[in-house]
Amino acid sequence: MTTLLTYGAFDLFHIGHVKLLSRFAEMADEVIVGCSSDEFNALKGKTCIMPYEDRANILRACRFVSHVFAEHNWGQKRSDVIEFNADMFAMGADWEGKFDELSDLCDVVYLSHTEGVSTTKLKRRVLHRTPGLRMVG
Ligand code: C2G
Repeated sequence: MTTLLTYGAFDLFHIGHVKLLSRFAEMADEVIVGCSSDEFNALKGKTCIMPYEDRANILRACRFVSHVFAEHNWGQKRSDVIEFNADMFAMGADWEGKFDELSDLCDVVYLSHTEGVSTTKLKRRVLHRTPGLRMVG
């Protein structure tokens, strides 16, 4: 039984998230996701449209995901890898190299980013098609 650990906000759950999680599920028997809390997203300078509980429950409904827990800070990854006995830590390539310090504990991999889609692009598309609205956060 191999376990892969990943993290993210997963706001406005979209095809880029689905494709990434699907590839993760091909690499490991279990995909465990640390879903960023609303407070941690604020620390990242992100304002999510969906609150944590909704983002976490949408991830739980995804057939590629085995377990979801809250990500509260940058520093919890090392203890999470140990707690979940993760064989792999994986992220999209926009994080390439950022978590290599975990490589003494498990394999660290970065998969190509799904181009052309992002939460920010989706927000902009909604605004563009809804005259009178404006972008905040
Ligand atoms: N992602 C992707 N393709 C996209 C958009 C996102 O592969 N078009 C990947 C990202 O690389 C990341 C995951 O999907 O691995 C989640 O992306 P976000 O929700 O934007 O997560 P982020 O805010 O980057 O938080 O401690 C790590 C952070 O919590 C990551």
